[in-house]
Amino acid sequence: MATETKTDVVMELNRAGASGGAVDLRSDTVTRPSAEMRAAMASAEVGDDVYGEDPTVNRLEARAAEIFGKEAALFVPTGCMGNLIAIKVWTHHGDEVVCEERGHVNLYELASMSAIAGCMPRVVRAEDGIMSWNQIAAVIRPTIYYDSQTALICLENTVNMWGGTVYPTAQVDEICDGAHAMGLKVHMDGARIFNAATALGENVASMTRKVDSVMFCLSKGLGAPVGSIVVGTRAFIEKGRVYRKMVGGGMRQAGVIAAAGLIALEKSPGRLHIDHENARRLAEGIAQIRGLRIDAAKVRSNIVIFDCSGTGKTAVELCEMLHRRGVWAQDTAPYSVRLVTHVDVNRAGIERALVVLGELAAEASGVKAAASRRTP
Ligand code: TLP
Repeated sequence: MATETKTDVVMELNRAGASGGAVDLRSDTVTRPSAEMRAAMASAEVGDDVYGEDPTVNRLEARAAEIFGKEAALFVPTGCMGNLIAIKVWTHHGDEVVCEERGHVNLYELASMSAIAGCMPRVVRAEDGIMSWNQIAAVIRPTIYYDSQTALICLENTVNMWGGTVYPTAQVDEICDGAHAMGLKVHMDGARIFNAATALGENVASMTRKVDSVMFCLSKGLGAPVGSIVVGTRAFIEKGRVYRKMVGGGMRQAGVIAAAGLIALEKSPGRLHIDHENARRLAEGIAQIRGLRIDAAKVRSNIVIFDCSGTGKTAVELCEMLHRRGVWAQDTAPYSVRLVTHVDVNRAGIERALVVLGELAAEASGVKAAASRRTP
């Protein structure tokens, strides 16, 4: 392109990034900031956010609150910190937090709800990770002085480790009504809430209108380099601001990253359907590959989790084989592999991943068949 500048070229190279042309489907956290984000970061107006003086952070928080129809918002460096802050605000030491067994707050946040907030997870095992009010009600502790007390219900939407499944909004509403009637709060780990909104064809404000607090990530499907946001009432956010500082999240001139977050928030939700179509294509392709197992009809957002036990390879082994062939995937259980679609992998990348998966599965299954023929 004649008008292309040296900076554009450098930006494009940065975008290709460390994966060096590999199809990196390990997570939607791996995306690089777009040229527009980088330009906005370079020219961001900043101030000291610990004094509440960073105009870009303030704009991002105000816009997030507006989009969710909540009173206020708090910019945090990570999703884990956002969830921890919400749990800390809504609970006291010794309380229980109801969550799904494979929930991120239960498995992947270093037990911070226990180590820092002093709470105990009370897990529910739910099909597809979607808890019903009846399942939740069954584990709520009676108000007897010698029992630990339930304080909070944490819903994840989409549900990462169940393959990006989505809560029907009516079910979220029912859970909130039930919880509120018992004096309990509901927090939503909405790391991928915009993916859920895309899948449902609804907006995040109506999906979360009864939820007391929501954490969502700018740095996943929305493609920002850093950052998450917690939204809720003004009183909740003011308490959250104190805990953010306590756990080391006071970020000073954070407008530099908030500038990219603003672009992610405004522009990215509108393109998530592409990631979902790519995920559906991946799932349908995988369903055709001998040795791999997936219910493609269940894939509604950008996460594809399949079973590889039929190949005779463990998920770790299969991911290593894939990696050597330029397709990066994530093992999530001994025979489960996760692929996450995102802005930096296009349809050609998806097709390439399917070709490589097909070849490797055939190779692995061939080896397995030969080995079983040798067995007396
Ligand atoms: N998820 C990561 C890993 O930690 C598993 C990923 O690659 O999917 N809630 C949910 C539902 C998440 O999926 C994640 C990150 C978080 C919270 C935490 O966000 P960060 O990484 O920003 O702390």
